Amino acid sequence: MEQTFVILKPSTIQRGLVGQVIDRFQRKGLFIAGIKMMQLDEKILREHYAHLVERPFFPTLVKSMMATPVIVMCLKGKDAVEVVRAMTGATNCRKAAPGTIRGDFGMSGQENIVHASDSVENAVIEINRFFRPEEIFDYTPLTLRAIYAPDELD
Ligand code: IDP
Ligand code: MG
Repeated sequence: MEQTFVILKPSTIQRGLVGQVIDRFQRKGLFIAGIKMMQLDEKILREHYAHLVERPFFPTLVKSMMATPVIVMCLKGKDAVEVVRAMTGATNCRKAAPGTIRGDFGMSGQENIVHASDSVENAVIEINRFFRPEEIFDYTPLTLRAIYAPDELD
C-alpha cells in the first residue's frame, strides 16, 4: 500500500494539537507505519524546502520549522498521498476549506499545522530523508478488511 510523509509542525506542538491531528488521520483509516519526534536543522530544511530557498520568506520558514521539535509520520493507505493532501487543504489556512486540517485548525499561511508530501515520488524521497529503514514498520492492521473492500486490497 502507498506511503506518504507528514510533519506536525512546531506551531502544532506549541498549540497542543498533536492528538487531534493524528486522530483525523486514524479516523480516516490511514495507518501509522512510522512516527517519531525530532529536532530539524537548517541542513535538512534546505533539502526538504529546496523549491523555496530563493523565496523571501525562506529564513522565517526555517526559523519557524526549528522553533520546537516536530513529529514526523509515515502514513499508509490506498492512494495515501492524494488522500492526505486533500485532508490537509490549501497552503494558506485562511483559504483552506473548512473540514480540512488547515481549514479547521489554522489562520496562517506559514504556520499551517502540517506538511504533507505532494507526489508519490516526493513521498519516497521524504520518507528516506527523515526516517531510517528500520523506523518504518510493515504490519497488517486487523481493521484492514473492514476499511477496504476485497478488490481494493489486491
Ligand atoms: P505546501 O506545504 O502546501 O505543500 P509549499 O508551497 O510547498 O506548500 O510551501 C511549503 C511551506 O512553506 C508551506 O507549508 C508554508 O509553511 C510555507 N510557505 C509557503 N508559501 C508561503 C508564503 O507565501 N509565506 C510564508 N510561508 C509560506
Ligand atoms: Mg509542498
